[in-house]
Amino acid sequence: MTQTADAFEVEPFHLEFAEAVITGLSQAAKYIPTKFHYDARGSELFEDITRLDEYYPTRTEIGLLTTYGPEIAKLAGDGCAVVEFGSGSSRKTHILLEQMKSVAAYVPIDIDNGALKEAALRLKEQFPEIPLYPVHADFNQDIDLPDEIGDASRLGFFPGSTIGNFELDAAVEFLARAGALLGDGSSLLIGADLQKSLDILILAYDDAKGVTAKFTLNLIHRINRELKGNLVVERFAHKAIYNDEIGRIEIYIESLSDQTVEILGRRFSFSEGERVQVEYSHKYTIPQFRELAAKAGWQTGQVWTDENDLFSLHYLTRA
Ligand code: SAH
Ligand code: AVI
Repeated sequence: MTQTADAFEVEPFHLEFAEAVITGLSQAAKYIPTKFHYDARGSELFEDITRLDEYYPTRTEIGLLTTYGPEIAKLAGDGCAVVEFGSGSSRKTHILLEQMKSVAAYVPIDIDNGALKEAALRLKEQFPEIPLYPVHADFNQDIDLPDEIGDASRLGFFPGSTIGNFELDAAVEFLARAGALLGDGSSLLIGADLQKSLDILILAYDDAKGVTAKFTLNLIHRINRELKGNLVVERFAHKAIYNDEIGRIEIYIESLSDQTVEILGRRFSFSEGERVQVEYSHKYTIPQFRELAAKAGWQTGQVWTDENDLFSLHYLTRA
């Protein structure tokens, strides 16, 4: 049955979140899809995470983009349109665009409109000559690229290892859809986090200052703000574990007691220690990631890594 905003008594723009939370918390194994982390506060907290000592991916990938930027620019060629998936602050894009001689257009795609707008202001200031076409959309749904980019060749950009937030089948599906959107002859520059020792991984997702915990628990505040929830944030905790068999960090919101909460007038019970799954972050080996990309129809080519083998940046192409 299709639910309406009236049925949930929420603002229409909160309907998708309402449906997802009510569906996810009604399951035996409770979950909330990861994309709902990124409201204005969530995007701000993610930016704080990227500046933590423990969170190695951002600074490592920035290092790779800085060192290998000229090589990347040469592979991409002049005059391409850069299309970025989950662009957030576009901080890494500034580094990429600085290295490219001429860019036909930049198309940032993100689910958080506030982050898109702020990023656009900074980009316009630094690159006034690059036509900018922000797209506020869910990259898992059908997207139309702006007509204005015409037949410029396309370079997809998907940094951050956001691909790691997809389960394996969904990652292949996403990469195939991105390929269809970008078209034949396109390329995709994509960051993939690498498997590494457990202590580095756990600290990266459970930092000493508790910023990652705040990012996870922002979902509780978002439920209270947008869905008339009465959850007490102190009664829940951020829990990050590494699933060695699958090779991924798993993040949960854990209930600290037996409790019943109300969301949009509905009651949901949690037992002490019960977990709500809110994020996966898959870690790959280079061969594993190349196999995944190949399954989605991409030709694997150049791959760059740092000296400590923390992170990988892949240049994929499509005939
Ligand atoms: N590319 C940046 C940000 C990564 S954080 C970096 O590398 O640091 C993930 C970004 O993807 C956030 O900006 C978030 O708002 C966006 N995002 C998450 N799920 C999304 C979805 N389903 N559709 C579009 N954007 C999404
Ligand atoms: C956006 N994404 C790739 C981050 C990650 O590392 O999986 C999100 C994140 N969650 C907690 N810390 C960072």
